[in-house]
Amino acid sequence: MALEKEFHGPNLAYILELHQRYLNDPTSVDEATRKLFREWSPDGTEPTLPTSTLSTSNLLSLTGAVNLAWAIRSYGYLSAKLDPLEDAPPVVRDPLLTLEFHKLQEEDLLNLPAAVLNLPERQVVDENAYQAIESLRSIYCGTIGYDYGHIRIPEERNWLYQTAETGRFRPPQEAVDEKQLLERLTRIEAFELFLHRIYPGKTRFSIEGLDMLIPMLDEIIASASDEKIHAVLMGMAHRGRLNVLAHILQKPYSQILAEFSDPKGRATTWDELGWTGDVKYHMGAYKSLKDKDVEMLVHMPPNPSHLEQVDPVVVGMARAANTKTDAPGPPRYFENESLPIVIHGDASFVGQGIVAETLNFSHVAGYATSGCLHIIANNQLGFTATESESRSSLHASDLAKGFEIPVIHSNADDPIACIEAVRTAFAYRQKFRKDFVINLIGYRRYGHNEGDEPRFTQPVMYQKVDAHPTIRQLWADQLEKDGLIQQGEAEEILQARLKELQEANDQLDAEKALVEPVPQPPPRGAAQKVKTAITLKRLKELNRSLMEFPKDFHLNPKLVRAVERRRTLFDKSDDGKIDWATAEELAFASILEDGTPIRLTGQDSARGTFSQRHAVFYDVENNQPHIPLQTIPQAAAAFEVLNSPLSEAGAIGFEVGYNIMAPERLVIWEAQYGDFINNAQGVLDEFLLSSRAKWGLTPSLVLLLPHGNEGQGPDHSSARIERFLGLAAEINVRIAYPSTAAQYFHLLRRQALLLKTDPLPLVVFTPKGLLRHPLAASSSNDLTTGNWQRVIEDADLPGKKTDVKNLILCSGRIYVDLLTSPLRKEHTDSAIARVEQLYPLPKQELEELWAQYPNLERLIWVQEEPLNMGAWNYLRPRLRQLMEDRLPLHYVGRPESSSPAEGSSTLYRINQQLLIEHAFKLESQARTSSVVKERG
Ligand SMILES: Cc1ncc(C[n+]2csc(CCOP(=O)(O)OP(=O)(O)O)c2C)c(N)n1
Repeated sequence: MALEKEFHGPNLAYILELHQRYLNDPTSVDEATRKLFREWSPDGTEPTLPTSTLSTSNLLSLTGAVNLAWAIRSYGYLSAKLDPLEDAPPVVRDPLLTLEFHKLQEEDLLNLPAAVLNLPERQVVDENAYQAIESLRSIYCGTIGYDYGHIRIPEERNWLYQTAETGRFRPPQEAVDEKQLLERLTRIEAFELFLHRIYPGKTRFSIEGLDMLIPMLDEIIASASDEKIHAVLMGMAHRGRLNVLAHILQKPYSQILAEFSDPKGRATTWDELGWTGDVKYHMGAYKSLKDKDVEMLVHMPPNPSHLEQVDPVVVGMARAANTKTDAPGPPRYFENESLPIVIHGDASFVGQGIVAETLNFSHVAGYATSGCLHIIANNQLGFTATESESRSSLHASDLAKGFEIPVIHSNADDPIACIEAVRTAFAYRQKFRKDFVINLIGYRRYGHNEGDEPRFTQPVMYQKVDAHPTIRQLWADQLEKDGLIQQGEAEEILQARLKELQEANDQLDAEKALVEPVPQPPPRGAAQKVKTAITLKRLKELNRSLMEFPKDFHLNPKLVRAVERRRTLFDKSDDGKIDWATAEELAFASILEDGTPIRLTGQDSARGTFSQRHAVFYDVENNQPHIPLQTIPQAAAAFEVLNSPLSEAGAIGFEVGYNIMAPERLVIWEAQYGDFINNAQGVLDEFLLSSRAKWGLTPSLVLLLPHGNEGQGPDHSSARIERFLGLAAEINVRIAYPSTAAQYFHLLRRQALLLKTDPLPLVVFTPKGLLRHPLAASSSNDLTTGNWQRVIEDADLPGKKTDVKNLILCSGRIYVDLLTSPLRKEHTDSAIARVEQLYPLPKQELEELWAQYPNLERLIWVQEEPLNMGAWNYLRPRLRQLMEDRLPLHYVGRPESSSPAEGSSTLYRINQQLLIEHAFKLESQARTSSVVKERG
């Protein structure tokens, strides 16, 4: 029809629909629109007249107007006035936002009714399209930029646009208490001013330039309380952190001032407890609130300098808070328990990959948190780096668009815009249970820190900063202009706040005021006392329940035999039949029976990378999963197993957070291969291994790291034992390399039993090659008696103890190669013992071990890793010290190497064989294997 020929563009459908409505029932459109359509089609029929009588220009202006409105909604944020340091908005570079592009004159718009632009009902009703376009411009191109064009789901998109256009979260519709806001801004500024005055140049990472962050957090927390959310979990880096600690977490001024004064008499418990503490802008805090009978915890975990590392930790905490695990089956999820908020830097949000990893968790089963609120504290600089040096995207927040997260850019100098932004973000989160990003654009009053000179690198920007009034000043001026405060009143409030700080400082007894979360030591010998064996009856019953499948379950035919073998495992003699995965499942089942929930995550962990686990079976006919650990009747707590996204740092950070929030649950992360922990090194350093020394945290995360040089090349061979041992100190971790299924069983059970009394992270090097190896398999007796053995002596000596001159010590997989070597029988002068726990080093057991061999002449440490890797460099000084240099100590292993293993499997086999020979014969061939004799 004629209309279709004349119209094109995204809103043709809308115009046609409007017109059709008019044709069906002229009263269904407003009078102005009726008038317009009457002009087009005076007899009230469908406009099939020649276009000349239809007034083509009218039709074109109508389409142009509609398309212009659409362009403003989608791209208006590009010309919004978002930078407080600029007087004018950026020059509009996108022609779509101009009248010319749409072939429009002002006149055309004046002649069109506003209703054709499909505006939601608003307080101010526009009479014509010109006014409507102008009001759209004022909404979309003001001090707030709504960046929603990437949202694909119509319901959400409509809600977002409607919310923006109806102004439902800004005054006059929803009030802002202007005077209260002035009070708040004054407190925030006074805090920084005072510290700047008494500690000039001392690092505090002032919030100034982004002061609105605090009132925005106030708003979110108050709304969360109204919504009966029980925990607000906040993560942030250095910028503004002290101000947030003081004013959101109510850390007393006296404590902060004491930290600045850094008194001499502070706790020095390093020797006993491994306590170093940390700088003040890394420390965490929490506070409990009670409002209208709703209890709420506001918790900000500590944060390292490694920017954005805290992001997955915070969402992991939120996931744990939202999950109840006290009943068997899968964990139960409650979507309104907690609210995660993460405050990012503009350079780090886009620069640090862990941010993308964290955003990627937002809708993944087992990781989602019902929406995290993100605020980018955007001061337009990253240390000295400019925006163009920091990123390839236009806005710092653009990364979020790929995850379909709505974004609001807000000028940090406009309090109303900022408050509207957080209200929108929170309401969206509550309605759609999804993430939201606010890009809060401000500036930085000082250099990167307060001793840094920003004018070396940003002289022009800092001319503007120097001339720019603070937001407190701007807001006070506004209130004065509106007659809400008297002249001079704002200054009085400021002086009062400064006086308060001065008094706190005058009365300060720094040593007394300093509060340090020095961790308490665990009860002595707790780890040795736990009983990990379980009765045979229990073992059998658990096994039976685990092999109980639902009626009509269609098991994969390839698994039928294995399941049958498992089902009948204990029917006859089970000697040596319990393999690694069976021991693990039985350990898990017994832990659940004891009432400890388990969460196991990792890449492909449900089946197990090496097809060993099958924690989830899939019905071959309908793909329905069956998870035995969720169905056994003995369980008294929930079990969860998840295939994690392909992430290292983010995934481990998430589990660390989950573990911090729910320390009573056994939380396990498994690497696909041990070296896939490499990209998480920073998270391990900061949150797992040094977090007790710095922050008093007591994590107990378990890491299962497949390790073992098995000819698969440099990248699937090493979980980097040396790195973990290098970071082990002051009992901050347990590091084990078990060599039998039963040992693994006891180790897992011990970890679960120690969660409450002696929590420590546990790093387990899990030997791939032993998963199904008969020599690593155990009997039921091994599970029903005994305990975790830190050292295993040679129980099957080929000769007598008095014959033994060489004591071979090793750990993990190499033991099997040594034991199965033909040389073993020939060398009755050699005993082979296993150091199953590398850290804390079992000194007593080691001393007892060599004391058994009266004619011992040497100790030989054998490892398959290169000389500069594995446990050697860690053990060497410790073994020497333990032996008091009485005997020579030899090293047998691969020579020094920059790469962990050979790329060729043939070369691997040759080297491995030579290494075993050297272990028994102690000959050196430096090219393939190293034999190093230590002093003795
Ligand atoms: C991973 C990492 N790299 C470098 C640094 C050193 N550093 C500290 S803050 C900073 C700038 C960060 O800029 P931005 O994210 O915009 O935050 P801002 O300091 O401007 O608030 C740098 C480079 C760091 N702490 N962490």
